[in-house]
Amino acid sequence: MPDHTFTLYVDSKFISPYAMSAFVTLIEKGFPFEIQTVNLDAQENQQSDYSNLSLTRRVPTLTHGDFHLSESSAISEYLEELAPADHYPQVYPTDIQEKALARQIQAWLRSDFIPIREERPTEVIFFKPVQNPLSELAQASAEKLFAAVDRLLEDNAQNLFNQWCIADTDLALLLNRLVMNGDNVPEKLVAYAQYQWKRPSVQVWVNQKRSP
Ligand SMILES: N[C@@H](CCC(=O)N[C@@H](CS)C(=O)NCC(=O)O)C(=O)O
Repeated sequence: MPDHTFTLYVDSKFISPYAMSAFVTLIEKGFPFEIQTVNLDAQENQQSDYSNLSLTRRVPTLTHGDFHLSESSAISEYLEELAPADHYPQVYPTDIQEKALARQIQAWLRSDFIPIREERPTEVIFFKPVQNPLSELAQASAEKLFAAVDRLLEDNAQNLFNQWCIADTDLALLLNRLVMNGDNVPEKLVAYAQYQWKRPSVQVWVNQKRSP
């Protein structure tokens, strides 16, 4: 077990997909950690208490002793490398190329698909769906996503690789912005997103008490 305790700073609504990703990693690794919530609506992330420890002034931020780290995928990679693979569950594939592919997916999801993220914010998952149809731009973004996931996923595969990895959780979150909103999503992708959503570590996040 790594020395020192971990604290994860997450949004007080528990709807940040990035905070969720770091949270799921900590649960999967089995590291005990404390949660501190940051009220983004009240801009607590801009106040000195938080900005002194978070370089990006965004959630999530992890503290480990006097070490502070922001950016969700950097947090997952740090946690992965802290603990020996033969003693702790892994959140990335062990094969070097599969691991690179998982990181590719994580980076892509964080830098693209902006129309989907804007028109289907995570409130549609954690609070309630919206009625407005997807714009042409968001539809095109969704088609690009569907084609990529279809290519990545073997038929009937439950995970991207042989075993679950954190990129599965990130990808399922993006798909679920559409699936849980009732938008049209190919059946194979719906099955994948729904399977991933049942993962116990994901459900711990889903079941956090949240008020709108
Ligand atoms: N690339 C970052 C994105 C983090 C991010 O954008 N967090 C949002 C919440 S979903 C945030 O803290 N927003 C507050 C702000 O920008 O003021 C990561 O992966 O951690």
